[in-house]
Amino acid sequence: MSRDEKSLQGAIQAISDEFAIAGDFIEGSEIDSGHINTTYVAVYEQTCGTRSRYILQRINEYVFKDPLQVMRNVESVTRHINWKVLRMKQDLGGQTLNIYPARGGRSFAYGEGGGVWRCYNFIENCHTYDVVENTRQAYQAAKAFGSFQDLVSDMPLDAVIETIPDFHHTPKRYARLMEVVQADPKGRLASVEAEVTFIKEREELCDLLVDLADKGELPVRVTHNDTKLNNVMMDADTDEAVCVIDLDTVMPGLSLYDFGDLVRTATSPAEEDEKDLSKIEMRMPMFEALAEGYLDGCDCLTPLEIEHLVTGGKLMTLEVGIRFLTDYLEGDHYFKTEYDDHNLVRARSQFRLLECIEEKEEEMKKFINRVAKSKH
Ligand code: ADP
Ligand code: GN1
Ligand code: MG
Repeated sequence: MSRDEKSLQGAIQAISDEFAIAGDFIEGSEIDSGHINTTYVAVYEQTCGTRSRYILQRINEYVFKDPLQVMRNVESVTRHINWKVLRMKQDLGGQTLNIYPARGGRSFAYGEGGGVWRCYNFIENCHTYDVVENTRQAYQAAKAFGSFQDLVSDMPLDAVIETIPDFHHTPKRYARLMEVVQADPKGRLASVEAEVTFIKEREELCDLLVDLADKGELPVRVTHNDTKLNNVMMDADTDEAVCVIDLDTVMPGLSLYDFGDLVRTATSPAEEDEKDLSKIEMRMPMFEALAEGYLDGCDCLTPLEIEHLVTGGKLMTLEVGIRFLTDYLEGDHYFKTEYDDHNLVRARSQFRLLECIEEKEEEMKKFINRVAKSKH
C-alpha cells in the first residue's frame, strides 16, 4: 500500500469511527462523482461476519457557509419524507437516506483536520449515471425527482432555510459574472469573449422565472435545487430509481429549476465536460421521458409551471454555464476541477446544449402541451 493510500485509509477510519457504526473498519475509498463535497465509502465488518457500507461526507464549507444549518435542513427533510417513502411510496424503491448519529448523539462530527462530517447509510445495489443511456433511466430519474417534489409539497417553506442564499437567482448570477468580467482577476477574460457575448444575448431569459415568482404567478415551493442525474441512485439490476440523494440544497425554490436541471443533465449523450461540442445533443426521446416521468411523479404543478417546463431547461443550462464560467474567471474556487480549463470546458458544453435546446424549443413545448392534456 502506498503512503498516500495508507493515509487515505487512516483518514477514512478516523472519521468513520466518530459515528455509531457497529463492527471493525475494513477499508475505505473515495467517490469523486460530485463536484462539491468530499465523499468516502467505509466498509465495516460485524462479529457475525456481515459487512456493511457507509457514506462519510465532509460538507464543503466554501460552498455552504453554515454546515450545521445544512445538517438541520437535511434532518428536517429526511424526517419529513422518510416515513412517507416507507409507508406510502414503496414503489420508489424503499431505501431512504438516513443520518447515523455521531458520538454524543449529534448528527455530525468534526474531523481531525477540521470540517463538519456526516454519515449516511450506503444505498445498496445501486449506482448513479453521469449520462443517461436510455429512456427508461430518464423516465425513472425524473419520476423520482417529481415524487420528491410531491413528498415535500406539504412542508412549510420555513422548515428549511436557504443554505446558499440566492442559489438560483439567475439575474444575480448574471450580475456577478459581469462584475468578474470587469475585474478579470486571473487574466482569463481574453479566451472567453465569445461566451460572454453569448450570455449577454440571453440576459432576458435570466429574469424570466424570477420575475414570475416575484409577481406571485409561480409558486415558491420547497424544492431539491440540485436535480442532476447523478443525484438519484438507480437500481443496478433494474434501473429503477431508488433514492434521491444530495439534499444539501433543499430549500425554497421553483419546481422549474428541478425539472430544468434534469433537462440539462439527462438529455445529451455527452458528459457535462465534453470537449467535442459536436457530440452534444438534446435528444427528444429523453426529453419526452423526462416530462412523462416528472409529471407522473408530481401532480401538484400549476398550469403556468407546466407551460414553463421548457423555460426551466433553458434557464438551468444557461445558469449553470454562467456559474462554471464565473468560477473559471475567478480561479476555480467553487467546483472541483481536474485540469486548468475544466470549468471553461464545462461552460462551453452548457452553451452548446442551450443552442440545441433552443433549436428544438417549439417541438419540446408541443410535447409538453400534449402530455399535460393527456394527464388531466
Ligand atoms: P456532492 O454534493 O459532492 O455532489 P453527493 O451527495 O451528490 O455530493 O455525493 C456524491 C456521490 O456519492 C453521488 O453522486 C453518489 O454516487 C455517491 N453517494 C452519495 N450518497 C450516497 C449514498 N447514501 N449511498 C451510495 N452512494 C452515495
Ligand atoms: C454541483 O454537488 P453536485 O455535483 O451534485 C452544484 C450544482 C451544479 C452542478 C453542476 C451545491 O452539483 O448546483 O448544477 O454541480 N451543487 C452546488 O454539475 O453548487
Ligand atoms: Mg451530487
